[in-house]
Amino acid sequence: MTKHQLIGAEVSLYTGKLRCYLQYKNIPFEEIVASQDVFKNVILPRTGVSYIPIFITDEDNALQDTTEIIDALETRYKEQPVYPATPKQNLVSLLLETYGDEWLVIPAMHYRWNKPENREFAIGEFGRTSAPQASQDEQLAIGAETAKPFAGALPRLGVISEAVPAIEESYLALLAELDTHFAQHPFLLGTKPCMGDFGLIGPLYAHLYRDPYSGRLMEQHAPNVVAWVKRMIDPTPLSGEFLANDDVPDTLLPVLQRMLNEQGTVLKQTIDQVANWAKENDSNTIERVIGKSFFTIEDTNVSRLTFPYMQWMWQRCYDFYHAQSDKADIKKMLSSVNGFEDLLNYPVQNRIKRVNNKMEVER
Ligand SMILES: N[C@@H](CCC(=O)N[C@@H](CS)C(=O)NCC(=O)O)C(=O)O
Repeated sequence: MTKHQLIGAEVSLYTGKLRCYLQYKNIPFEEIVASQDVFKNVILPRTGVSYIPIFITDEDNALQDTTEIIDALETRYKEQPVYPATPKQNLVSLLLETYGDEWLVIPAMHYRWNKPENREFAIGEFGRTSAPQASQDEQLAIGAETAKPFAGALPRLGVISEAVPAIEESYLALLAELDTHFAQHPFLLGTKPCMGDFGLIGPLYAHLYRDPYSGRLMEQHAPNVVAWVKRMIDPTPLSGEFLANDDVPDTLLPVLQRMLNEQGTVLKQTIDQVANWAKENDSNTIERVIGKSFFTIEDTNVSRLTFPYMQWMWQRCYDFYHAQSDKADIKKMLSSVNGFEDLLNYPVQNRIKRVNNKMEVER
């Protein structure tokens, strides 16, 4: 039997999420760099898409999408589940995974590509990943080329120059909120990481900690977040526990409020636009981008593209919430996060499902 393989890159946001999970769960794996050759010969033929990371199991199944990979592994490696067994904690964990995965890409991409020091570093890293055998000069040229679509993606996410002061203000405020939390708790919900921790570590490691300018910023503003990043990337495997009695620390409520204020409106627009798309199109396979959404960040109005995938992530929170027969404790917890319950009650009309690593709309 061969070992599991994680194919990804040190510089990649979602690879960091999965690597931290595998290390915490003590799942043996070998990491393979997603070079151009590996993309051509393995990633694309095995998954039909060109995302990283992918995970090839010891039984030679190729899986794509960190959430699906983790879910598949959780059914096999049952010790120390990363999904809390209690309702409030599991909901908060799912919400913060969705926030980290799908929203904190905004500050991650802003700082990586708009700060010259980070940009230069990232281009070198892209080159090193794409062509590990090439000379340094060749790597820089290849890196500049492969980085183009990533750097060019900023406006798609809402990272435009008018929004930059607000993006930075919001990120620094988030760091302050998380710093207060991690001063009191090693992880989001106790002494072990949950899905929410893995969602947050994606952007908060590869881009916002490891990129040099961002790393210094985090050290200056949020030493307790830095300490959490270090615990996440170098965990004591299978250790710790979630807080007793389904307790969710109050220090996480400002983070949920921030998520709601910024991402909440985009989630609603995504749900509406997916439903409209389903009415107007016969095909079930939905594109990666379907329209435009608007949001407000620190009083600045911004537009971005609409990604149906965000609804797929949201459905996990939505489904879990609606599956609870007794919502009293959740409602009590969310009562101080103005409007969150309203978001959770916003009906998902046409569900998104993932089929062979592509998204389909259900009718
Ligand atoms: N939701 C996916 C996202 C994967 C993803 O977007 N990975 C980035 C690299 S960190 C990528 O491959 N991007 C290529 C692209 O956007 O075309 C996951 O969790 O695995």
